[in-house]
Amino acid sequence: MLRTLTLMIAGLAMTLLAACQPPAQLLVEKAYVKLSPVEGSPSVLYFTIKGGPSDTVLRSITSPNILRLEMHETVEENGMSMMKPITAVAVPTRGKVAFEPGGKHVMVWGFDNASRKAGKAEFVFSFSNGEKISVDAALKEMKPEDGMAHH
Ligand SMILES: [Cu+2]
Repeated sequence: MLRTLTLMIAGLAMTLLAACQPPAQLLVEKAYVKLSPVEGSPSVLYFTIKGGPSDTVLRSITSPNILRLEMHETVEENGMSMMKPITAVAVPTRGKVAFEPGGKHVMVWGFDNASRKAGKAEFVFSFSNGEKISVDAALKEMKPEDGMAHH
């Protein structure tokens, strides 16, 4: 009788634990592009990566809608803010990696007419575990007061 009760409690505890911690899934969220107001100068892609059930590394980003892109990180050096190219970004288990103004970001050149018309572009994120995640990023006009906010 006592043993049955103990098992029931153990079962309940496991159910509650499972409810609190859903299985982690590698995700790319909140992707958007700040379009440059100046023809020929780069736009900027921002997004957030949510870590999956195991550590992985973001290896590359590609897009059928653009000419080229570069992953950058804004760093302070001798009181100066400057950008450095980055090629790989670690995504820890259940972690969160934000590409956001003032930090990591992706410079993007040359959106095609189709994406400009649609107001969104497709980006494919490739990870070291073999996963590829495709997301649509909304193209947002940059307001003049935003300036080069990512620097
Ligand atoms: Cu940059």
